[in-house]
Amino acid sequence: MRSESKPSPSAQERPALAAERAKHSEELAKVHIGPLWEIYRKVLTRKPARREVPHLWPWSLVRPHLVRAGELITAAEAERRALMLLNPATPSGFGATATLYAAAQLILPGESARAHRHSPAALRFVIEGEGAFTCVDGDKIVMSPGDLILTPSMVWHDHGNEGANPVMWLDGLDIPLMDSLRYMFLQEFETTSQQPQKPPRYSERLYGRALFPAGMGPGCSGVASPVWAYRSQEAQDALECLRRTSEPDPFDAYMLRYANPANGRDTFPTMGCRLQLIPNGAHTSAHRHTASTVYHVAEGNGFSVLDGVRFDWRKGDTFAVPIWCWHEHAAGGTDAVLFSFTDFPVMMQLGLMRKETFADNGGFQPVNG
Ligand code: 1HN
Repeated sequence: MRSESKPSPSAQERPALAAERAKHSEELAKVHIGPLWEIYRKVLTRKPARREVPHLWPWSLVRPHLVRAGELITAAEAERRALMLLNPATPSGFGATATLYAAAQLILPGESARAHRHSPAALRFVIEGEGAFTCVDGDKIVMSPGDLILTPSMVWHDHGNEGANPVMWLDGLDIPLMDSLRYMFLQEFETTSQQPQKPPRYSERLYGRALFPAGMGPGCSGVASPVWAYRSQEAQDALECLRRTSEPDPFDAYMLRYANPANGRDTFPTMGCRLQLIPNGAHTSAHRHTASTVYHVAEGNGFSVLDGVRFDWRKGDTFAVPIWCWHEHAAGGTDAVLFSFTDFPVMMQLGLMRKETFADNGGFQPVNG
């Protein structure tokens, strides 16, 4: 039962009370105490009051700036020559979304990016160029366009380019999430580069097939995938098999999840990776959820409608879909392949996953921008 007590006089009704309250708040602030009622409604919003907005970074814009960065700074000076894709609504942060960092990194022939390890987990999706490698805990992994390379939390890694051409890739890290947890550790390796200690590509050869060391029982694994490279050709091949043997998902068309083969979970506890095929002419239905995602166009052309705004995209473009943002995708002219990384596993493991489908208008958002 609601109590029928008399409502207290509002501050508007009693100017003297308003002044006393303001004075009280000032006194509290001096001693690091705050009145909840002043921020309650600002914090406890009825739906996510995110600041981040959906945004697309065209490769035709990013690439020339990255090439220019190659003229202005060496990989050695920069540590990592990367251009961060910053969400326009939170430019002082370093995220494309509230939890995910995305950047384009360039390494020129003959360069190396020194070895270190840190608490944020990282992934690379190669955009262009052959002959670069990432050495992950002594495993020298040569990278080609479309390959996904993982460097889990606190695992040593350095990069090099032994080819004849510049190599560019998309970096994905969970830095904004780690930063919000204040969980930041960085350690430099004693030398610039690791000496490869393991048979080349050992993580793929030992864990990336349907064969495991017998000591690894079912479901056993660390928190990150023991496989550190997922090859473009294998992923494309699996995607084609999926297309030929199943019906498209209404929201994702044909989507693969890069899995940790030891336990079936995502690549990292903080970031999952996906590869999806949108067939030529297909247009997915709109939905939204509490996971945020960064998409990268691996192949083809098309557009996505994000919170009612149409974003046209082509190969090499990257776009951010923040939390609780309506999204739908369409491919035009050719099939499109979208790589993405997402904080989906965070939301799942914390029991925070919420989804909503766009019911009106046949599942398509009205486009107003
Ligand atoms: C890092 O170590 C790399 O290893 C790329 O290539 C981007 C952003 C912040 C912190 C560490 C890399 C990074 C990073």
